[in-house]
Amino acid sequence: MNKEQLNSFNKKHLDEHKINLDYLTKNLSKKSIDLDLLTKRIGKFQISIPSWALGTGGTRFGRFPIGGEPISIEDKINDVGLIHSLNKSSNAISLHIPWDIPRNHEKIKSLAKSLEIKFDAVNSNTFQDQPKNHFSYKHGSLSHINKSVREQAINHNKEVIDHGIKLGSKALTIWLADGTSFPGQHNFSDSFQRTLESLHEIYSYLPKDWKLLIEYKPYEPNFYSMVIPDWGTSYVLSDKLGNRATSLVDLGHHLPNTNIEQIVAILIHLKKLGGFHFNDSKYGDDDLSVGSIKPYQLFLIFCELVKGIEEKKESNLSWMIDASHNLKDPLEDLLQSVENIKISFAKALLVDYEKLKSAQKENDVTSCQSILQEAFNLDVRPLVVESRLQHGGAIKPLEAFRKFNFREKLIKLRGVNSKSTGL
Ligand SMILES: [Mn+2]
Repeated sequence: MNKEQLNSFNKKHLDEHKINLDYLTKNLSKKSIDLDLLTKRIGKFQISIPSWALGTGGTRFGRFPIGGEPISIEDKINDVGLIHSLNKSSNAISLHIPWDIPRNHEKIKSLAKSLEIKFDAVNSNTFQDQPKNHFSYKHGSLSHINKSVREQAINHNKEVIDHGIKLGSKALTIWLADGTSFPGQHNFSDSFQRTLESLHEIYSYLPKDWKLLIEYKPYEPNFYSMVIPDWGTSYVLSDKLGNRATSLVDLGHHLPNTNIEQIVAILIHLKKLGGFHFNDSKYGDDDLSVGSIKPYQLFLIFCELVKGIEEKKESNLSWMIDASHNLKDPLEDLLQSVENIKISFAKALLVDYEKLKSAQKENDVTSCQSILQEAFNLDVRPLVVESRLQHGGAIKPLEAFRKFNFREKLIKLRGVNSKSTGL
């Protein structure tokens, strides 16, 4: 992203932004809010981009590539660099092994550094068979009934940690597809025990300053049972492993109408929330753009996170988008998703938690609802824009992406048929 081009783009939108910011500032002036501090907090908040969300994902029925998709890790880092140069809110990439196997770690690290990009959690994959694998994961990995398969899966996780150490990652995310599709297929407690023992081995290999993030999911790809179906199971596993093991909440990994904000609050309370995968959904793990379906739920989740950060001093959380792109340009979708995350975060920062506490003490149900909705209904976008401007980003990242024809440029660079690694 050329700085002069960006400056002239911003200049065109500056007057409009100032009017909007002025209006919001006046609106909030009656409240005792330190807007400078708030803007700084919004600006500091960064959301990692997963390497697999930079290309089109498709569905199990078809995939419609968009062209110019990143092929190598370098391409992917460049794409995240582009997103970050526009929104100044995505300063990390989360790699997936073996879809992205680093060959020259130093070279990759220096490219990332030049774009102000860090390496967030590394992700292992034992849900697919790889050509070099001796054993198949068809019937499970860390929970497999055959010890040799479990060992292969454990070793894979250790290799992923090794890559992560060389790149400067500080966390390993494990999501298991292990489970069953038919009653009677497995013994539930034996599968659980084998999973725990495998995780123990991986955990003991984990560097002392690393976290292990255990992701859960109620169904898919297995449809009768999953070895780690819910936050309770993830919590029990992480509790048995030790302090550095935590739960990872993926918003799409819940049954419809689950109260995710309550899960978030309890996990923070138990000091077991380690990270987040943002997306949105209507029915299942739909992987839609963050905030596109249930923005109020996203806001309520952020209220718990803000309270957790403030009251429990919980700050070491991994924030990441986990989505798949079937219809939209992946980079446009990621820009939209990050924007919605930051808007929710900003709204949650504006909740009067002291007032809420008093209303809760009085059992004033009406006020409790109003206090939350007062913040939710504020248009905080000027604050998000201002925080981005202070860091040298674009006033309107999505419009800038289109105005400067980035997709066309990427197609020219990588070809119309370039296909990103992944599913
Ligand atoms: Mn996920």
